[in-house]
Order: sequence, then structure tokens, then C-alpha cells
Amino acid sequence: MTGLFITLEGPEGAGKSTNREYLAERLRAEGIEVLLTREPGGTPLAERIREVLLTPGDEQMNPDTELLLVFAARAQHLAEVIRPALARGAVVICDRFTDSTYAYQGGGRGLSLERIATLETFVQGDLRPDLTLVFDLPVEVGMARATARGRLDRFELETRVFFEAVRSAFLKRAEADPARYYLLDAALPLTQVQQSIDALLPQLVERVRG
Ligand code: Z5A
Repeated sequence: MTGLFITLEGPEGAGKSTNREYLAERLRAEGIEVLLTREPGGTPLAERIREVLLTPGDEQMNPDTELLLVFAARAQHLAEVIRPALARGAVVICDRFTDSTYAYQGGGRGLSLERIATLETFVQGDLRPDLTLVFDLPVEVGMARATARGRLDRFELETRVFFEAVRSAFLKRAEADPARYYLLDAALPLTQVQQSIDALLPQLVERVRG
């Protein structure tokens, strides 16, 4: 038995955290086991790496260091949480995964996509998400939502140019593989975003039940 691996992606403030809870509740209401997790993080050790990645500091983090830390956390998360849950047939909903690496370290930092792909295969083997929901919204809307929430993390302190590159990287990946990606307009009111999620539910339930 193998479960279903769903990832939620998009820029900051897009509503991933809000909607991951919503999607999980809807699937649980169908009697489906759901494991809700996030990246970077998802295990105690990976959460410690998350702290290192998100906390602003005096020493500038080298982009290669950032890339390797993201994949180090992912290796731990996959081994301890994601693979075991999929093996027992659960639906895993992960708030960010490797698409974020392509968007932030690739698009934002300008690191080589080939190098990211090499690490992706090294850490994940052939495991890829079955479905990726991309919450898309204009950069200024996402930044305003993040700023309204208070203290900014190390990524949220980046420039608008950085976030435009992140957004276009997500959109490019979604366009290249419409079978795997489901694009949502995250600038719409929450009820409308959730209606788009509802529209996906019947096919998700069918895929889980085989
Ligand atoms: N990162 C990376 O660089 N490489 C990687 O490989 C990975 C990650 C995996 C993790 O942050 C950081 O790590 C991330 C990329 C980097 N950097 N940033 N920034 P995170 O995922 O914890 O942080 P985030 O994406 O910034 O989370 P967020 O700002 O909390 O965004 P969100 O989860 O998408 O949004 P939310 O918390 O659900 O909503 C934000 C606010 O907007 C909140 O007040 C909501 O009530 C409100 N909201 C949500 N939806 C709506 C709608 N539709 N209308 C109005 N208001 C709304």
C-alpha cells in the first residue's frame, strides 16, 4: 500500500498554513488518515535546522550552505516521517517541499537548477509529490500579509526582486507539468480559495481509495 503525497507551495503569505489545515480536515472527514507536516522541519532535528535557516544573524549565510541545510533537513524528514507515513497508506500533506528549493535557492538565490536536481535525486531517490497545490499571489499582497503578522524571518527580509524571482519559478514549474500542479489564485478571499480546494476533493478521495 502506498499513500498519497501532497505538497503546498507558493510565496510567503499565500495561505498555505491556513489551507493545509482545511484540506486535512476535509480528508479526515472522509475517514482518511492524514499526516500534516512542513518544511523545513517536521522532526525535532529538522526543526533545529529550520531555526538556523530562518533566524536572521550577523554572519551572512552562504547560498550553498543554505541549499545543503534545506536538503539535510529534508533527508531527516523523509526518513523519519514522510516515507513511513506513505508506506502505511496515509495521505501526507507537506507545507513546502522541493519546489520551494527550486523557487528560493534556484529562482531567488540564482543557484544552478542542475545542482538542485542532483541533490533532489540524492536525497529523495525517485520520490516526488503526487500533487502540488501552488498558491499564487502578487508579491506585494504576500509581503503585506507577512508584514502585518509581525517579526520577519531571514527570508522575509529579502527584496521584492528576490520574491518576484521566487514567484516566477513556482509559476514556471506549474506550467511545465500541469498533471502534477494545481494552481490556485491565493489573492482571492479565503472562501473562494477553499472552494477551489473543495473542487479537488472527489478526485483525491478516489485516488486514496484506489
Ligand atoms: N524555504 C526555502 O528557502 N527552501 C526550501 O526548500 C524550503 C523552504 C522548504 C519557510 O517559511 C521559509 O523557508 C520560506 C522559504 C524557505 N520563506 N519564507 N518566507 P514558512 O513556510 O514557514 O513561511 P511562509 O511561507 O513565509 O509562511 P507564511 O508567511 O505563514 O505563509 P503561508 O503559510 O502561505 O500563509 P498563512 O500563514 O496561511 O497566511 C498568512 C496570513 O494571510 C494570515 O494572517 C492569514 O490569515 C492570511 N490569509 C491567508 N489566506 C488569505 C486570503 N485568501 N485572503 C486574505 N488573507 C488571507
